[in-house]
Amino acid sequence: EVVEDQDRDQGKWTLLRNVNQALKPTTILAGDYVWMDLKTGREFDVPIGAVVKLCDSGQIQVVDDEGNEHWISPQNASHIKPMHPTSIHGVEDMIRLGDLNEAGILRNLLIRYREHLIYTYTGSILVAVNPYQLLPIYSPEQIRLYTNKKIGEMPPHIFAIADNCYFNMQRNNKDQCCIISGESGAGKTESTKLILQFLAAISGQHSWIEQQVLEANPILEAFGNAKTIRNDNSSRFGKYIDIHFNKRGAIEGAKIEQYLLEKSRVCRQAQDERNYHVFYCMLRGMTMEQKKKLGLGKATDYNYLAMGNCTTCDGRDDSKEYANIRSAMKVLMFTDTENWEISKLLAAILHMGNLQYEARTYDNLDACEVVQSASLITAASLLEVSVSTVVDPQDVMNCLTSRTIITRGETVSTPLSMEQALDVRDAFVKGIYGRLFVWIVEKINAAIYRPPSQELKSVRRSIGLLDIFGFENFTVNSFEQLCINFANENLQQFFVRHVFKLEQEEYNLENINWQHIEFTDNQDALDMIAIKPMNIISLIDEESKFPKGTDATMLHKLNSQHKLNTNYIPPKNNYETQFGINHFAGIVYYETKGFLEKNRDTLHGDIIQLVHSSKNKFIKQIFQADVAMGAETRKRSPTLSSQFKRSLELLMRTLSVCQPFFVRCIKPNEYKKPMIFSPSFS
Ligand code: AOV
Ligand code: MG
Repeated sequence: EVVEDQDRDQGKWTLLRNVNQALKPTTILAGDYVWMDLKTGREFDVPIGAVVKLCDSGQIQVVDDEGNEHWISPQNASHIKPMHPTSIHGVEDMIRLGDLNEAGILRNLLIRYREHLIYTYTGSILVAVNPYQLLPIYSPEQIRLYTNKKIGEMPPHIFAIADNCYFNMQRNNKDQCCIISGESGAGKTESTKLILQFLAAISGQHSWIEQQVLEANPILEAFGNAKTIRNDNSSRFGKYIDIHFNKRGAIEGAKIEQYLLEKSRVCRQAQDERNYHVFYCMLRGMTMEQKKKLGLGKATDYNYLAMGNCTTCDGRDDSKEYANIRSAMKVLMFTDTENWEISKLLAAILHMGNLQYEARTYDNLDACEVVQSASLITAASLLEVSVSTVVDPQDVMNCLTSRTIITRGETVSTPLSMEQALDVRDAFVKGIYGRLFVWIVEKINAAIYRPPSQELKSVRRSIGLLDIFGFENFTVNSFEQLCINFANENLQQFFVRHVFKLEQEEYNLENINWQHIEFTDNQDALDMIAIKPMNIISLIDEESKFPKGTDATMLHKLNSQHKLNTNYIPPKNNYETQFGINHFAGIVYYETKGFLEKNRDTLHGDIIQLVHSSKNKFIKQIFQADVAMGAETRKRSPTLSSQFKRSLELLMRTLSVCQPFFVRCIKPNEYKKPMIFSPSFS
């Protein structure tokens, strides 16, 4: 039974029925297209397309999509099935596929990809396969061609989505949003930039504010993106850019919301990964004179930059990037002084990373000392920390190697072990970088954001673009990956709700006859991670607030609470420190070591005191809130995960009142290379 086209258009989702039946080999002719199910038994096993080459005495010879030849005997006739005509040359909208199943979708994307057709629709959802090469499809001419067109009037394109977003906003007088999802390296950030470029072009003013909105990106990427093994320009933070339009549809400003920068990268990078781009750019792009003032050398001189054994990145020109960053900062009204202050802090971070420690024992206590060195002196002078007018490295040293505790009104200074001292140093560095990043985003917003006046509020409309860090699964995954994957789990649920749940509810309301479609709902996983009582995030949080809580006691609680949940994978034995979560995009194992520390994210009082005593106005400014807080409030300040959860909730609320568009980015291979499409990958 074959569903008629007409039926197909009425109920988008009725198609998931398999309409194929096995054909006898006799009915097949040379030149026919078939599906071939090799039944390899591998994890990812879907039929692939093939064309019949020869039909001879019962045996047939086929050539599959990958160019391999197979002989199929009559006994194995069930391995091949005829291909629906729509799958032979592919379709622009996958809703039109006769064989609308996993194999059909994959082949459709594959044959289009081979012809450089990276965009395909599934209804109003745009699927974008990363081309890993610059295609000539983003010219001003293309922008013109896609302006004010209906979806489907032109071939699928990211510009068509942007165009629809814009004209929907105008026509319906309703805020819009674009939700761009996909795993790390799939092309979310590039898609976001293309949409922004299109919107700037068609809103048509070429105004200063438009320029500013566009130039925010190079700055954010310099400080918030880095090379990982998955992506040479991986976003290590999430962002939501809300672009504001006036009555006439011209851009009149924007506001950027940032989510949870991965601070640990400043101090630690895995093999073949880099720290944030800005450090390498600065070292390649500054003049000798500037570098001399900051005591800077080359990237390989710094522990914080050379740890991944990778200080350059193919295809990136760090010195040219530096020029771009500087000019973008000018556009966004960063003054020369501010720029220099930022450079000083970045340099101080690099010098701090080169501090040498020596273990000592005092009164049977493990202690340590910072070795006197040029790094120490330079770091102290850049941070301008001293009590006297003479810069005194001793102050930095003391608060990096000991800790002041107040018990019953008495102040006691206890030494830190070498391990503890290194942690304190890293926490300080992460504290500086994290606050610097937030300051930079605020600075950008100060230039591009105009709060609406009361009367303007009703006429201002907006388009929000969401570009977060994609789903990640590394060899070792930590707290950051849990947060990243939690955010992706949230987005997936938003997508599922819109595309399947709400759609089906609407059919019911309108009494449309439809067949229930199977879809994978990730609500259960999300419930376990962050929604239901005793969820994973809340247990981690609770343990973070216990003075005696450790990563081990936390894992123990997670196990006893969730071991029976099918989405939870407990450690195999008592020694293992990992647990697993069955995410919508696959199972990820999390290493719990360091979880609580990262979640607490506190700086001890001596460090805050040090900042307070600094003569460096800039560092004082970025730590302003901390200094103002006082020790007790600081201790009770919300944990990272609870802040993140809250900001995600707000984001979801914002998205839910907009009309959403979805772009699903797909990564065709894991080599970051063009023209390779591995169906078995991901
Ligand atoms: P992501 O944002 O999805 O990953 P990106 O947008 O950074 O991924 O894309 C990764 C790389 O793929 C880019 O640096 C480009 O080299 C290439 N690329 C992506 N889209 C295109 C395109 N349309 N045309 C040409 N090249 C493209 V992450 O941020 O890691 O989740 O956290
Ligand atoms: Mg990105």
